[in-house]
Amino acid sequence: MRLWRVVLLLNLAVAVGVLVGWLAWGREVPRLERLLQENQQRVRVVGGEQTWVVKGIVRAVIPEIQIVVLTHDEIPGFMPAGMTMGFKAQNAKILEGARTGDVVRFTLTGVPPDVQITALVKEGES
Ligand SMILES: [Cu+2]
Repeated sequence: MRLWRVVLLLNLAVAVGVLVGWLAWGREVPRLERLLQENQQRVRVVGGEQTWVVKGIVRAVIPEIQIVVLTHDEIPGFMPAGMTMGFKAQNAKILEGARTGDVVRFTLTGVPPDVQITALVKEGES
């Protein structure tokens, strides 16, 4: 093969490669912009104050620091069911009637992960 043909073929190959890359990235930009916009909207939704009413079982009450340890059902969008963990109550009065073993329905309010129990009602015993 003559040299000028080799040079021409190489130039052609580079030109095709650049064109394909340019077309691919040109299409990628609107897609990435749309993804960015979607995620920004999602952050706004997640970042707001939320309220859940959840069932749980009281495992311990520590009134001195306004903490109740609960095994709770699913908290949609925040936590899975079956976790046993401590929750801070908004005030001491909320925990006054709570005893270990109580089945309760509690209201959780706040901006995750900064949430507090704002109400707690006994529904039975486990
Ligand atoms: Cu949890």
